[in-house]
Amino acid sequence: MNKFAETLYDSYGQEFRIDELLFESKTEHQQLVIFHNAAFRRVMALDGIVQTTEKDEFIYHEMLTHVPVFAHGNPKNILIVGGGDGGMLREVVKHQTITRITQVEIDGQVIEMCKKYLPGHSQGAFDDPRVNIIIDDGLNFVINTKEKFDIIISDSTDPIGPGKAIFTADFYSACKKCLNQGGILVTQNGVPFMQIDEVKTTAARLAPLFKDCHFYGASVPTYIGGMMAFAWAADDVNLRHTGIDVIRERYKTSRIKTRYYNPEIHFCSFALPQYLLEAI
Ligand code: AG3
Repeated sequence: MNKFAETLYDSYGQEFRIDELLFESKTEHQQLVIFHNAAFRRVMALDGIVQTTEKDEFIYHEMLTHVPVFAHGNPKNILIVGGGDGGMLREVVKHQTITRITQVEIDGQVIEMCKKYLPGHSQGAFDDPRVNIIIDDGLNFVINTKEKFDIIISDSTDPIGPGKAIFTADFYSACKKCLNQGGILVTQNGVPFMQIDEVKTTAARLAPLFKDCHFYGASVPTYIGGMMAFAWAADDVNLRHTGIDVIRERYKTSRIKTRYYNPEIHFCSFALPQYLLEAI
């Protein structure tokens, strides 16, 4: 195999030249492939679908972390569901005000192989003393935990294979149960231009549970088909409308470095195209 052809869509797709195959194996849960491509550098795919690349991962990980963190204002306890590559964890640990981070990943082998072959994703974040890693099914964890979080970030695959469980109404209602007052749930929700049913289904499942349900977006080149949608669910309707001056002040005080996120991007990412507003 010297080409990787993504299998997400039947009649449309992207293809990468494999310049070096670094790892390929079936884990207990899925098929994991990591290879090098001259344009995107290291690429990781699960069950034939690109999950992350060294070149464009910062867009996705920054947007799923800093938008809820700065909108919340003072989150202390964070839960990441999925995210085995460690990119989300790297962004979350940047916030010195966060005191505890729990990450629940179903597939321990993804963590191990990404630490080895994608070290730029985690950059040592797995060893941060605030971090607690649990190998478990995300749905199972949120149903059973007694802990409460300020922000829950669902960094999942598409709702195919092991990822399916964390797009269910059961998952969303268990998340609601373990969010503190003022809490926010954000989730990876696919590329709506190609996967409109994903946003429709999520919107219908979140709406009965949270007072404020919306989506925000960013274009990530290797999630082909246009902008990716991130679901936003909170009971405090004001959080999504936090003024730009407040976000600017919080961003400045945090002194974190970003490559995609900034307060203007934060604000604009909630502006959605009409076809999407009409679908949700
Ligand atoms: N998880 C999101 C992959 C989405 C692929 N789907 C798509 N292109 N529609 C990424 C995990 C990175 N931590």
